[in-house]
Amino acid sequence: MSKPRQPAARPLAGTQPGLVVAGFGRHVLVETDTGERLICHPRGKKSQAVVGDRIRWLASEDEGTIEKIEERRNLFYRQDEMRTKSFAANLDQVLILIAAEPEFSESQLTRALIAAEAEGITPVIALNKSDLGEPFTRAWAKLAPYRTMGYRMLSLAIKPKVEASRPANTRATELHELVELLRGKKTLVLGPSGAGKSSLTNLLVPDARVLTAEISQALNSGKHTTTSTTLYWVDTGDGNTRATALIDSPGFQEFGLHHIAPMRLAGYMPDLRLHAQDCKFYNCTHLHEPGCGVIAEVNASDHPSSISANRYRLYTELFAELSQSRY
Ligand SMILES: Nc1nc2c(ncn2[C@@H]2O[C@H](COP(=O)(O)OP(=O)(O)O)[C@@H](O)[C@H]2O)c(=O)[nH]1
Ligand SMILES: [Mg+2]
Ligand SMILES: [Zn+2]
Repeated sequence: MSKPRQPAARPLAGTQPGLVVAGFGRHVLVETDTGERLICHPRGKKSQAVVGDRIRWLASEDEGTIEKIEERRNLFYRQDEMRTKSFAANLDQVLILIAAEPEFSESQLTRALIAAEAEGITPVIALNKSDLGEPFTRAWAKLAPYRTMGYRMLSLAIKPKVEASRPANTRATELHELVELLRGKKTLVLGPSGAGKSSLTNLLVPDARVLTAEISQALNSGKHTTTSTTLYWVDTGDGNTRATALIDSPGFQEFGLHHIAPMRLAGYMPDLRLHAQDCKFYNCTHLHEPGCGVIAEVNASDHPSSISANRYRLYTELFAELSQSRY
């Protein structure tokens, strides 16, 4: 399987520009430059537009057809043996939202980080539910290796249950940092169920519920399926109402990396990448070779290893998984 293909060029007379703001199956909701929204259908089988795509569309009765997908800056997607699932295109960053509870999976976190690195999209890790005391402290400590390897990390209390137990302005300071990080960018929010994704959208996009209801109503004409990914404009308070976007997407589970060659994995893991420079063989797999810089660091006895045992184990498991699926 290869990366989703861009469609062939078509005559563009009479078409108008638009931005894909929601996707449901093969159909999408397109926002025009003047802010109107309409449902558009793909023309032909190959052209699959995703949220974040800039397109040219042609009116047909009350809906439209997608005539062209403009070239993408990037496409964030996952892939397993069966299929490719595109999340969104033309992203500035991916916000990986996890929480003190339910406990997050380091494997899922690592997979999402690798997918972002592979597309050159900046990942940010946010740990929600900082009001939860002990579980939060534990989760924050579990993330220490990710801070060390250079990822931007935020703590958040999006919808705290026990606000009284914390200094009054902590939550405001945390949220301010988040809003500053989002300002002027298109950010895909990814995270497991229960992490607080809906709470975040509702906090930053007060009319999100109305928008979501409108979208499902527009689709409930019987011919469309449920919304999978949605782009929301965030008002960051500077009057520029269509500059900052949050993209909400399901599908953090079973994050397949089938599209990544095993030999490239270490290059997408900053902690391993740093030591892979010291390997004796240029085609080192970092699994068993003599003179391997990664293995030397994992086994370091004269200093605390900068590659955690968990990360190295995830690397070997992923390497095996990605090797198995190609012969
Ligand atoms: N204690 C605490 N609970 C939160 C916080 N943010 C969200 N929650 C709760 O976590 C649960 C899951 O939130 P939701 O936004 O539905 O998560 P989603 O599945 O990622 O969309 C809800 O019960 C929220 O009220 C927080 O900062 N602290
Ligand atoms: Mg939700
Ligand atoms: Zn090596």
